[in-house]
Amino acid sequence: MKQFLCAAKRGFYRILLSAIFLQLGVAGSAYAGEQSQYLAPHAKRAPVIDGQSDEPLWQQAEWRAIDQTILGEKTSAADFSGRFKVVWTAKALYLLAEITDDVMSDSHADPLVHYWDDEALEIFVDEDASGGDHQYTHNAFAYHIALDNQVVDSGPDKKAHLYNDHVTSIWKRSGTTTTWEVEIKVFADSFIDGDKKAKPVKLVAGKELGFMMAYCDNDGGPARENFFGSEDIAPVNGDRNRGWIDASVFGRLILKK
Ligand SMILES: [Ca+2]
Ligand SMILES: [Ca+2]
Ligand SMILES: [Ca+2]
Ligand SMILES: [Ca+2]
Repeated sequence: MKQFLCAAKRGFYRILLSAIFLQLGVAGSAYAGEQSQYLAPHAKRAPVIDGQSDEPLWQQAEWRAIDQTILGEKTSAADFSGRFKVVWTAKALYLLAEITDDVMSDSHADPLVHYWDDEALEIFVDEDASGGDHQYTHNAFAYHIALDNQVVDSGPDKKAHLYNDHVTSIWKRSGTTTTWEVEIKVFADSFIDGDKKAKPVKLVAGKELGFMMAYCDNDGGPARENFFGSEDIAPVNGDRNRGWIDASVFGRLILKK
């Protein structure tokens, strides 16, 4: 009888463990691609957001490439090439991006209309690195920064909203290269549109966020010709443009001391 009970107990635990691993397996297999790791050094002082990268703190961070073609044909370095780096303080992430682009174009004057079809620097942030759907939630943000520095993403009401108080940026152009300097306040998934009292999350060393960069390249037409990104996104039914829907395709940003 005792032996039977022990065997029954073992069987029960085996089933329980299998159920747990099955759950983990299902969660782990949701995204088949590999995620990059981005390291952000700590900055004692925030940079001045003026489109000039002359602060010594920018030297601390490493450049990362925006070199994946997400939409459109492969193209020349003169048509598009881009790279970025990130540092942080307790108050915000700071991003420096260098974009080479032959034509800068803003076809839709209204920042809320076809904002992904105009020239835009796009920053994806998932505060708790949870991954998962964020198409019409704030589980993660896909901030589209237009040439007029207005910041747009879709909200839970499925409409486009301005998030100008989350992201502040200035860009300067020299030849065909644009230098963007950006401050990104990080908001948790509990953020509610229109809440003027919402506070950004205080950042600490060791924190990991879901993160990636992209660029919508419009060269004068009604729509973007290309969409480039920093992550090698695994396609779903041939579609690599998953970042605006699924935060699981983001890389990991690690805040270093
Ligand atoms: Ca600066
Ligand atoms: Ca171009
Ligand atoms: Ca999240
Ligand atoms: Ca362009």
